[in-house]
Amino acid sequence: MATPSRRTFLNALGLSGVCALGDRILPPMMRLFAAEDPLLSGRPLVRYPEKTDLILLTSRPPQLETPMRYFDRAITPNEAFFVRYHVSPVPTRVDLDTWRLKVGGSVETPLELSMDDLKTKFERATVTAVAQCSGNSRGRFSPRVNGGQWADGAMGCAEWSGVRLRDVLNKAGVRKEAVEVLFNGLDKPAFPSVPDFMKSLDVSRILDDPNILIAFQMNGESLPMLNGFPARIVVPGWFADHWVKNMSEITLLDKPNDNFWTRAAYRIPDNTCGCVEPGTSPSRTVPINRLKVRSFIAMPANDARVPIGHAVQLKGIAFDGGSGISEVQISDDAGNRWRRVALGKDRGPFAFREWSADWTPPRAGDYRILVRAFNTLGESQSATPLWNPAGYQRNVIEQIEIHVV
Ligand SMILES: Nc1nc2c(c(=O)[nH]1)N[C@H]1C(S)=C(S)[C@@H](COP(=O)(O)O)O[C@H]1N2
Ligand SMILES: [Mo]
Repeated sequence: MATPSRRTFLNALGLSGVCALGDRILPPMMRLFAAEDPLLSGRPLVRYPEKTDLILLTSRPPQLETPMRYFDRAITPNEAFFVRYHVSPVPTRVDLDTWRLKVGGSVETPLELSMDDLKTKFERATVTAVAQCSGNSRGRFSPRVNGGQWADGAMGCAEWSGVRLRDVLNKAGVRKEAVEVLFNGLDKPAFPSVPDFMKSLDVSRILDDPNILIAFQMNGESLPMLNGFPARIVVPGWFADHWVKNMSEITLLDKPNDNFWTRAAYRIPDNTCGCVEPGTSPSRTVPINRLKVRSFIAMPANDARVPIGHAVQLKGIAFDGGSGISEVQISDDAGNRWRRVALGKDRGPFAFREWSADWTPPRAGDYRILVRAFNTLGESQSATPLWNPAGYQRNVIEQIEIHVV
């Protein structure tokens, strides 16, 4: 049997009573993040229940980003994994004795599954996959765009375990009229004027893809409340807006979903680059979908000072939308010459791929180290940033500065 209400903020804060906090989940700890990055400096570090110190973007709803130093490895620890919610209040406790995942709409047999049902009636499935917010790095767009001014920490990679979404749909029996599957979580806006966060996927896409999960474990543990306890949708290779957290309802629709979060938000220009001339708007848009190739240098930190005459160990990660990373390269001369670096363990095409390199500075001075990755399709990052009005899917070649003294 599952442990009832093990994941609650109230327990974590040592308080009792369900409404003690209302929607004001104030983190107990705050200090400033020390960073040379102008986007991050001055932003506080906060510690929420079940999480370690993360960089605050907003507190209502909670939006927290992962410091770059965690991206020197393939698996992002649960406590350091970024958090993004759209509406406040967010769920702060779930009692597994009463929690049910409802499956309804255009199905033969509507279901109400307990956590025990999920764990015992379906085959287990596991996938290591990157969750990245479509707006990750939005704060770096120029001209600037509206929306959360994320630096680069709205991403993470975990080993997700649960059951296949298609097995659950097949158990309910998908009616032939059904075209889309709508996901809804326990978070509900405080005001009726704010649209509830819901996302949908095509039925055919789910039935074809054994990697799409209803996950109840992350890196071998229950999901942290803020990352979707007790269960979330995992769509490997796709931006995380589809990865609905704190799941409560799955509804099969006969007509395409037309809610705010699909019709108005999370859309990109309908062309091959997903971009437009900076400052202009696209004439046609489509829902955002696959992750683009990205790579980062996590170690040393940007603006690090290193002594002359020693090799510097560079480390970071690369990822794409599911083709897999085939090569990562660095340059210390503004991209004239590129050098191939060593890749770490392959954890599957949806995971972060670690990379590392030793770099020995030829002489004292200020250096810019660039990193770029290629996937198995030959796709890479762009030398100059691509622009779109919502600030989505940034994937420019990344760089850090190193001062050799
Ligand atoms: N229930 C619920 N699920 C949600 C959201 C939300 O606001 N509510 N936001 C989505 C978006 S846009 C992102 S980027 C991811 C963030 O996942 P994380 O908080 O576990 O990092 O959750 C997705 N799932
Ligand atoms: Mo997101």
